[in-house]
Amino acid sequence: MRILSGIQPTGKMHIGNLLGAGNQYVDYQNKGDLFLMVADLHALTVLQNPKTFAEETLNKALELLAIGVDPAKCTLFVQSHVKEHSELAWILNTITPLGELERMTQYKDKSKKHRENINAGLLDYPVLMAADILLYKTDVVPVGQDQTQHLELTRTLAKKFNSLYGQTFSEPKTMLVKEGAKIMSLLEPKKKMSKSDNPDSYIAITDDAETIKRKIAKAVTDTGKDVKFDPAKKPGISNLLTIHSLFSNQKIPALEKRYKGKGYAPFKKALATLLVEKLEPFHRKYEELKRREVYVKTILSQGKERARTIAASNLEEIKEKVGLLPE
Ligand code: AQP
Repeated sequence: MRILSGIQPTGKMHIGNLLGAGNQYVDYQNKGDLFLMVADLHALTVLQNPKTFAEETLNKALELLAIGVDPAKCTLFVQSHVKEHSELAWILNTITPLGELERMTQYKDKSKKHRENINAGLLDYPVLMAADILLYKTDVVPVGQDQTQHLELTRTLAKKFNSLYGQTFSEPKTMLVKEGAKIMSLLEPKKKMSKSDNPDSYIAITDDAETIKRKIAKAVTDTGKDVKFDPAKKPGISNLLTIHSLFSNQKIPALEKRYKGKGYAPFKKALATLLVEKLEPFHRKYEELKRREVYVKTILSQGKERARTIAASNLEEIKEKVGLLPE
């Protein structure tokens, strides 16, 4: 089984990334051939600081290693190091209806958020993502819920390519976790938690104890004082209950029962303590890896070599099918 996923180097990895996708990476590296990339080309669709971007890209690899991604069990690489991604994206562009891209939720949301920079890359993002996936003839893509629409397009493009040029791609499956596929913002619990938002809206996996406690204390709760799971009426506390349940491995009804009639404060305090305890090993590993930059760069270089070998061979087959003149 071939598995592929990616994360953008657009800020600090947060508990939404971890619960929706990161834990799946760690799990899937034991189940099949996992390709995991730092999606730097995707991140360029929003203006990045060229002075710090390379460092942020390396940092994302550090965070992946800190949560337990094991380079001996998977191929960890940087998207822009494998030029075939962009090349396949161009070919797929030529079979992508513009209307399909214009209706993408992420495109609409990001165009609103970055009105000063509505660039063609923002619209084309899902095609590059389809290229990332199809380039490795991927079977399974573990992601958070926000990526499901892009995965549907990937399957549409795989089918279209196959029907135009002959059977080449299988249709990759979207793999979502049952709980935690969409962790919400701590400050605006009707919006998903995002790395590029206000840092107080997320808990980063590298946040220290004081920061975690402060952010949880500040997290928006709802009117009333019942610790009750009701995402429509109580989105704030429901989100915190989901986070608690996933980190503590306790069922939500059991948590509701434990904190019944006690108000929000003791629950929030317990959640902060839990997060400090569970994130501490990641924090420690991350700090240790920060001192081993050469080691991390070597991992990425080895990952690039392996990814390139497969990408180049698949792209050659694809180009031949499309009818491009061989070199
Ligand atoms: N809130 C979330 N809950 C569950 N899963 C999530 N993912 C992202 N947010 C949540 C999943 O994490 C993987 C990496 O996604 P990403 O790099 O696109 O992360 P992000 O936080 O969405 O990134 P940005 O840069 O902050 O983008 P914006 O602010 O535009 O959303 C993916 O599998 C994703 O589904």
